[in-house]
Amino acid sequence: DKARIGVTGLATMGRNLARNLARHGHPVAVHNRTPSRTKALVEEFGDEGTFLPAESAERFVASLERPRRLVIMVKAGPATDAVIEEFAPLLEPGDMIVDGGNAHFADTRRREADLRERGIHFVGTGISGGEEGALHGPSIMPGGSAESYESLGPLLEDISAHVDGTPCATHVGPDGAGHFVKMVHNGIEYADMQLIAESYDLLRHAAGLAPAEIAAVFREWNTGRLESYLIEITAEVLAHTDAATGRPFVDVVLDQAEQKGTGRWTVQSALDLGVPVGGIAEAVFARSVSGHADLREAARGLPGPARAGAETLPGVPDAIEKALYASKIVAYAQGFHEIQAGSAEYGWNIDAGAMATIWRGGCIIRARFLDRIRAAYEADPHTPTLLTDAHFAEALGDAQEAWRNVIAIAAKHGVPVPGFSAALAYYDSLRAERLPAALTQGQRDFFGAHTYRRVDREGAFHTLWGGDRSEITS
Ligand code: 2AM
Repeated sequence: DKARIGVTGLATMGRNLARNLARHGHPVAVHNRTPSRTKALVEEFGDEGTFLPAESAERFVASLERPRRLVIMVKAGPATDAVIEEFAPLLEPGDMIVDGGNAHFADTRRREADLRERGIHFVGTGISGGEEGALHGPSIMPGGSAESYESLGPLLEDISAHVDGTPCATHVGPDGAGHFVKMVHNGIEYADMQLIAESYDLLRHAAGLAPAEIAAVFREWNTGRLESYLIEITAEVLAHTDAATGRPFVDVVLDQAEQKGTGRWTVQSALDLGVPVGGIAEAVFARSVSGHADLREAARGLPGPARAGAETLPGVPDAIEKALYASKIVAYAQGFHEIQAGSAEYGWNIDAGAMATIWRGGCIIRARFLDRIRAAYEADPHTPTLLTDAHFAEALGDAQEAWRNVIAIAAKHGVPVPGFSAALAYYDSLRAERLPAALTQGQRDFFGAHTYRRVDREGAFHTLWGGDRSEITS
C-alpha cells in the first residue's frame, strides 16, 4: 500500500510532524539523507502508526499515492533548494512539494514560480509551535495554489491544533503568502516577548519585586485578558531556581538574546512595504543591543539615576499590566498592518481574521487575545487598523494614564522600555491632529527643493528660500 503523504528531513521537526501524521492514521512515507535517522524513527516510534521508510529518493517517491504529497523539513536556504532539485525530477504534474521550513517568502515565491512551470505545486508552509507543536498540533500556514490546498487541507487541518473545534490551519493565499504570514507571526512573537521582558524588568527594578514574586504576578495575569502561552512560560522561567547555585535561574543566564532571523525579516519587509512596525523593530533591536557586549562594557560607567532597588511602588504591577496590554495591542496592530500591506502588494487576498483564528492554538503567540482580533476583523474586515476596534479602543483608553505613567517611571528609574515607548509613540502619532512632518517637509523643501503640499490647496509647491521667499507652483 502507498503512503498518503511523505516527509523527508527527519530532524526533530520533521520526525515529530511525521509521527503526528501517523498518529492520526495517515500512512506516512519517511526519508532522510542519512538513513540512520529514518531507521531510528521507525524503531522508536513505529508502533504509533503506519510508517513506510525509504532509503532512496526514488523509493520514497514511489511509495507515495498520487498525486504525491511530499513534505520537506530541512534547514531553510541552500538545503531546501538542493532537496527540491533532488525530488522534483522524480515527480509528475499535479504532485505537491510542501516546504515546512522557515523559508523567506521571496525564496518561496521564486521556487513556486519555477516549479509551477514544471507542473508541480509548491506549497510554502509556515509551521509554528516548535517541536511540541509539530508532534501534538501546530498552527499551520500553507501558501501555494488553492488546488493544492484542496488535496492537502484535510490532512493539515487534521494534524493541526484545534481551538473550540476549529483547526489552526487554513489556506493563507498563493505562492509565498504562507511563509510571509509565518514571518510576521514571528515578528509579533519578538514584540510580545520584548514587552513581557520589559514588564519583568520594571517589576524587578522599579517595583522592587524578586523573580519568584514576579512569577506570581505573571501567574495572576495569566488568569485574565493577558492569558497566553508566553505569559504562562514566563511565570515558569521566573519561578525556576538554578540547581547549581541556588540562585534564580534568570540571574544565571547570560543576558544576550539570540535570534534566527525571522524577526529581522519582518522588519526588513516592513521597510520595503513602507509599513511602520516600530514595536516589532524595537524588539529586534533590543536583542541586538543585548548582544553587543563590547558596547555595553564600554558604556557601563555612564551616569544614570539611582535605581529604586528595594523601593516598592504600590499599584505599579497593575499599571504595568495595562501598559503591557496596550503595547501588545499596538504590536499586533502593526503586524496585521504588515500582513494586509503584503497581501495587497503581492495580490494574496489574505483574510486577516482567519490568521488570528489559526494563531489561537498550536503556535508560540497563542492567546485568548487572538479571539479579540478575530472578532475585530469579523466586525470590520477592512479596518485600516485594529486600534480603532471598539474593544481595543476602549482598552487603550482605559490604559492611557497607566501606560504613560509606567513609561515615565521607567525613564525616571533608568529602566529601558523601547517596546512600551515605541508602542505609545505609534499610538500618539496615529491619533495626533497634526504631526511635525509638516516641518520635515519644510526642511526638505529648503535644502533640496523637494516641494510640499498645502492643507488648503491642491498641488505641489516650492518656496524660493534663497530668494524672496515667495511661493511658486511646482
Ligand atoms: P541529515 O540527517 O542527513 O543531516 C536538518 O538539518 C535536516 O535537514 C536533517 O534531516 C538533514 O539531514 C537534512 N538536510 C540538511 N541539508 C540537507 C541537504 N542538503 N540535503 C538533504 N537533506 C538535508
